[in-house]
Amino acid sequence: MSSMPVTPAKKQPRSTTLTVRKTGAFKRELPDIFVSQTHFKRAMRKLKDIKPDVKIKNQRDRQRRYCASTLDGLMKGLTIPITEIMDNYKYTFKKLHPFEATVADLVIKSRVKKGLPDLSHIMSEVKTLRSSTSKLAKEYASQASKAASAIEAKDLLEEGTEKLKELYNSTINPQAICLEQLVDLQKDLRRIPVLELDTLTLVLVGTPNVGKSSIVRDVSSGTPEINNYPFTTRSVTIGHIVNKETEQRFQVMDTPGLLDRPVEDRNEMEKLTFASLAHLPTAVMFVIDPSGLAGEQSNLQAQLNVRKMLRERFPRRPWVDVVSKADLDIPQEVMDQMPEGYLNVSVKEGISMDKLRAVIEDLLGNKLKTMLNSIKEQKSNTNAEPELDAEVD
Ligand SMILES: Nc1nc2c(ncn2[C@@H]2O[C@H](COP(=O)(O)OP(=O)(O)OP(=O)(O)O)[C@@H](O)[C@H]2O)c(=O)[nH]1
Ligand SMILES: [Mg+2]
Repeated sequence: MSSMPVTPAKKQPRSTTLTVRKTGAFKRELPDIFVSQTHFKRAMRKLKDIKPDVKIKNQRDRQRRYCASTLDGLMKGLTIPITEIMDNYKYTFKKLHPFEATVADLVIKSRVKKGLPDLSHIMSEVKTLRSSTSKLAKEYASQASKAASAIEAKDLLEEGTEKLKELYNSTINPQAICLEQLVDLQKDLRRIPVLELDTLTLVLVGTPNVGKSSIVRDVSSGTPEINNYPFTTRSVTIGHIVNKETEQRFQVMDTPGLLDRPVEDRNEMEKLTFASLAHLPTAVMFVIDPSGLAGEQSNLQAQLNVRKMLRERFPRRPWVDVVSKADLDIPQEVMDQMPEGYLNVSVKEGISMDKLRAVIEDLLGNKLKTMLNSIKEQKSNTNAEPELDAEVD
């Protein structure tokens, strides 16, 4: 399982970013997995249809056949679901959208940080459990098929069943814990929020506390969804905007604040923000709070540094600079440092919010669409893979 890529190989075409698709592979695709003792009980339940073959008149032969078939049935009941789990994981991870692959990677890495085993380790344990099961069941089935008497065959069936049961009891066989671990990891993977990949998305970015979430709530139609990713206690708000004339739906994605710090210090949430910019069809709204009230992490220089870094990183993105909290008095020399062409808004007092909506409409409905179409065209002309912007780290 070590070959299973959590992050897709570099060569994987990124054209997937432009296809109509929803994320949520983990909710849709992953198999049902049961903790080890339940896994065993389920396999036992499947044995009820195996009956002694009345056509075999010799009692010893009949019992030999019955006991061997039962052990073989138990082996299949235990190992086939494991094979399905392994295949399913391999397949699901192989065809993940790059955004979801990054999110999965973040989920798994944050679990490893907490001391939990990573997926490849769990999968290799699961594989070993499967081989131990086959080996043990085959040994007993083979002995039972050659038993000296009907009683001996029955004893071998009982002993073999007991031994297999012990194999799936994690207090006796610590290795069986891998199924419990996989159930636990899968719970986290299934908690990954479902995002619409095909929907043009406005991503609000900025340092902490500058007013991003307030803007998302204000410009969204209906109630924005609150999404929780399994690697953070903070939530991410996803809103939607519907153009009344064209009925086109746009997505508005809130992100937790980015900090002015080097790539290697970025936390999972910051990486998530970069992944959404890199892999989803996004336009950027960079939010700046010049008031000095957003806290030290959001001092003006830090905000401008983060903006510069993002602008360089995603040079072709349709982009708007929004200066928030226009209801507060800001000295002119501070306003002079704002990026050219900014829009000054206040959610609190509703200043320029209609203008902001029009800007969003233009960014998503015109500029982003044009950018994506030119990428598509570039692809059909040259057969080259469409590039959005830089890879995530
Ligand atoms: N005066 C004023 N305060 C605002 C305005 N918009 C937001 N705030 C306040 O600014 C603070 C931060 O707002 P949020 O919308 O949570 O900011 P954020 O950028 O989402 O913060 P993080 O998610 O922590 O990065 C809150 O106390 C808001 O009430 C505004 O237009 N005017
Ligand atoms: Mg917020």
